[in-house]
Amino acid sequence: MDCLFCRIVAGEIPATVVHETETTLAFRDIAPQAPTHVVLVPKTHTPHAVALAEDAQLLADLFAAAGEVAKAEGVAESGYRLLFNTGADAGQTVFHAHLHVLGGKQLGPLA
Ligand code: D5M
Repeated sequence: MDCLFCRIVAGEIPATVVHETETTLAFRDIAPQAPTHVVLVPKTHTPHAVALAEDAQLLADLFAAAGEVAKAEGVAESGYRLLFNTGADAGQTVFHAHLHVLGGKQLGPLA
């Protein structure tokens, strides 16, 4: 298995897990860009965000989990950013779909 996030899901690489459901795992980003920076992944390997369209339930699970993470992190009321980098030009470095949850400060404009 050469996918980093599959290895985290499998427990082969340690991560600080903050939320888990049957289909999703959320853990702290190793290089946080904001006071709250959590990465949410589907447990099944999916190369990028748009490929999630093939499984509407999984997509819904991911967004529901993002809402739970935002509440638990205390940013649900103040606001937070949900972000998928998709492809190399967007800065995607891990090719297993992942939803960034960023918050805890006033975030700057995109790009
Ligand atoms: O986001 C990939 C993100 O994954 C990036 O913000 C760093 C994070 N990352 C990389 N390795 C780890 C480990 N081992 N634990 C936690 N977080 C990690 P992208 O949108 O692909 O640039």
